Amino acid sequence: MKRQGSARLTIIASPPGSPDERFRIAGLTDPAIVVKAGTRITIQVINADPGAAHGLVVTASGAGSGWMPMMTARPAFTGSALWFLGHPTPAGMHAGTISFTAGTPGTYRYLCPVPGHAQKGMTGSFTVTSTT
Ligand SMILES: [Cu+2]
Repeated sequence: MKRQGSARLTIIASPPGSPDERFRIAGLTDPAIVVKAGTRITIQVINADPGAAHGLVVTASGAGSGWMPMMTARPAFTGSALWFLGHPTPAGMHAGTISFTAGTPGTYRYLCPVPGHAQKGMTGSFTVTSTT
């Protein structure tokens, strides 16, 4: 069996200075994420939005496009969901980490499951490529 790699990402939800309801990843807004099948992915999610709760779910490409994605979005991979991070307080920011293995090659997407956020733009594509 070929050993697959691992990848680490930090995703920041709506940091000050960027539009509301966006994800910031490596300085980019809602970038497309591309990984090889079998990659073990660790994502730290930080909610930097002083006014709202956020979350992160990697789900099927067509799921969760409605107002309430938490009703329809299912994690595409075991462990690929962090449903809720409260908004930052003077005590600090809310953060969490998810880990999952990118499975079947295909096109997925990541989104915020809080009602209305994905519709406002808190989403991006997540592509798993074949290793051959
Ligand atoms: Cu959100």
